[in-house]
Amino acid sequence: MPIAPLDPAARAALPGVLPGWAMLADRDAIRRAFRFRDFSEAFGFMARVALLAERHDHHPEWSNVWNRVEITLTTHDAGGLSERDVALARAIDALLGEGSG
Ligand code: H2B
Repeated sequence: MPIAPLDPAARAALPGVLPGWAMLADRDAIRRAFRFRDFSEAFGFMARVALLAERHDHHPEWSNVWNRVEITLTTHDAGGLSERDVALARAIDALLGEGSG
């Protein structure tokens, strides 16, 4: 089902709302890199994000190399960013004790 793209005002507000996330230059998406103490912590974080993603019915593009996790968020059903990406990014930040989720 198509989803509305993120409107210009919400885009302009992104740096304030999601300071840890950056807009990508080559596609309509946001990305954040995370670093943990070791693989166990990184994978534990990914497990919690996976549960969040299911709850939101919104799923990340991500990669993991030992203690590092990179998450890219975009809405495939919108062909770019939507409020769903903002909501999931906020919830991920809240897992780390940042923001209100
Ligand atoms: N995740 C992301 N990132 N974008 C989507 O458009 C999307 C999703 N759509 N997760 C959802 C699942 C959709 O395919 C299901 C049917 O609701």
